[in-house]
Amino acid sequence: MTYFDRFAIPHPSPAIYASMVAIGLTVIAILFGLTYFKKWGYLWREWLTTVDHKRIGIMYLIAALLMLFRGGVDAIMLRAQTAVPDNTLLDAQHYNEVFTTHGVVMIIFMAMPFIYALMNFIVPLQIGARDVAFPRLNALSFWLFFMGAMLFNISFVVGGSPDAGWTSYFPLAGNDFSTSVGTNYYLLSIQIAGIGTLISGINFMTTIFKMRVPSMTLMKMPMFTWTALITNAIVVFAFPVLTVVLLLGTMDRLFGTHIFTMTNGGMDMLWANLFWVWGHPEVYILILPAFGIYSEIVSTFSRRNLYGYKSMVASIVIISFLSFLVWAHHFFTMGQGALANSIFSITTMAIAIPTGIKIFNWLLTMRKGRIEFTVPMLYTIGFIPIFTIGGVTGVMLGMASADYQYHNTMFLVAHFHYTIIPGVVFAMLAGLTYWWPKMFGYMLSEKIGKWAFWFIAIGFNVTFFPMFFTGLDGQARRMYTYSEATGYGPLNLLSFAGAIVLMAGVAILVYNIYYSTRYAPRNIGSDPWNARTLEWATQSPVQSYNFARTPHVESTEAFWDHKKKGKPLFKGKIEKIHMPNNSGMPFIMSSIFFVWGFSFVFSMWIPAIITTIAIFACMAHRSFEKDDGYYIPVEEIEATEKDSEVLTDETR
Ligand code: HEM
Ligand SMILES: [Cu+2]
Repeated sequence: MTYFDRFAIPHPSPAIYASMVAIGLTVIAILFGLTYFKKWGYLWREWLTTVDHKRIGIMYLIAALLMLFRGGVDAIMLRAQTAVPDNTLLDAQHYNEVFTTHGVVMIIFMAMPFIYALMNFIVPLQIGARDVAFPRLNALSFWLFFMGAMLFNISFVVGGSPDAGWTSYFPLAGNDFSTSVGTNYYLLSIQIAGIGTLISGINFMTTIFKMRVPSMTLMKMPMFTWTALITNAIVVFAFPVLTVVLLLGTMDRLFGTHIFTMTNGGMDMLWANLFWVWGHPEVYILILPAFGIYSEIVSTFSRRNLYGYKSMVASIVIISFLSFLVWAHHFFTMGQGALANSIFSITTMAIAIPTGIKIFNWLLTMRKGRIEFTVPMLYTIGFIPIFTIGGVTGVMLGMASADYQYHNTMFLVAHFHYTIIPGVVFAMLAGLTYWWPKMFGYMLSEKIGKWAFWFIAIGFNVTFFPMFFTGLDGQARRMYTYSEATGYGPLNLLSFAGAIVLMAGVAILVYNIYYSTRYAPRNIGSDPWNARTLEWATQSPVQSYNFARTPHVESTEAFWDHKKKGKPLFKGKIEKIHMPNNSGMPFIMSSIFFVWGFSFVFSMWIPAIITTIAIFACMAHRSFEKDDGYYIPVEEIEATEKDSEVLTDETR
């Protein structure tokens, strides 16, 4: 391959050219719009340089929704290709690339930022903090994630997408079998985003341990904050493994080492092991915040406190611990022997116990509650049976001997979509709808939201339920086509139809955002759901400094106590508030990381060296910078607090 061939467009198909034109036109339109409306300054001052956890949360949210679209397009292409036997819409190579990017985009670049969007926005508010512990690092986390995502997303037009699956098993992902630069993109873009996530993990753990209002002991933390704490603890332990395994993979591909090769002393199974030592905890990084969101919602809309708070806390702690002990269940069939398989079978099935406890706690919270069927509550109620199917099929897969039958079939695909979609996507949509008024000061339309819910819930089941059967019937995952004689045709067509319904549901959701932004009433007060935790004791949208005075907390539901039992929430005088300054450095440094990653993808060593030096220069600059932040004076706070319902009334 000559030097420039590597940059070539991998699939000279009309779809790729059309995408390129669309991307080009969109970029031009955005640049033109920003210039025409003179918004460059606003964009830079208010967003690109912000260190405010609320704005960073909103940027994560926008990124997550964009990636949901990208991953969704991939998904439709996959379902369309397999909708009928012997289809030729995509060829095998193209299909490989699409399922790879679908998986990576959805897990790393959609679910992760969605979780961090809500954690960023809500956690500091729930613990009564001014911001996260390290606001500027928080901005760096976001921009590293964002630049990683952008690097990954250009792969399909510059040089080719990765094609070895989201699990990227070596030696398949090695130079011998993956000849384009695609896997380089995989290794470097996830590396960049992953460093951002690791920084977030440290940041949020510190925040939750050190920044809570003094009266909030650990066992008075709202459940979402608990799950955020444990999730970030998993991040801190799991992500370094990812960093290392990606680095080793990069060395094999770019520098000719033999770590994961079949020859010269390499060990191909080492990749599978290390990947899943990160990968299985990762699925719990995805699911635990969702458990937190559902816990908040279920108690708000059942109008009672969460049943079994302590057992909830215990079960997430146990889950997080067990999540590190099950990784080998992903390759029972790859020859580690009966003893290892038995041990991992047992640890895997053990996870179902704490998970079951949580399910019963939610059900018992609803029992005797006065349930209100709002959109967030619909997602929660929908989640319970669907996720239970996901969990039960997980236990089926966890039986090593039975897994020889299910492994790498569509049954597995059905399993993990039955956990991840109700577990993560439903939860994020529930959380988004629930906290939307806190974020933006108006509510999403309940009526349109319910339509979206039903389309999504029905579409989801129609898409994925048939896969349990095609899987048991022997249809392998990741096969780009099948013959008519297999008989898989009708159920796959049904899946495709379901995917269309699911996509329509997402379109309705997007329409809801548009519609509500235009027409929803703005005078809804700061607590439209009659909720229970501290974030609702701020104004909507929230002031830059969050709380004018430090709240006083006596239980997990401080705001509810305040409303119902008249417990005073805010005491003392308003004092001046210290705030961090904005900074362009996280954005600039992450942009350099983008060029750094791109240089490595194409083995362009001179820019790689220059950008490496530049990254260290940025860090050195930060070390010598004198930046003490600034104070918001008391008069300004009093002026903004004047019309706040919660704060003016001291004794209510
Ligand atoms: C009771 C709980 C669960 C059990 C017992 C369980 C068990 C398993 C097992 C044994 C496999 C490997 C099967 C095979 O490759 O043949 C698997 C795969 C998978 N599970 Fe679960 N699981 C559970 C919950 C979850 C949750 C909560 C998530 C995500 C939020 C999840 C996501 C996945 C994913 C993504 C894969 C497939 C990865 C791949 O090969 O691409 N699982 N699960
Ligand atoms: Cu697993």
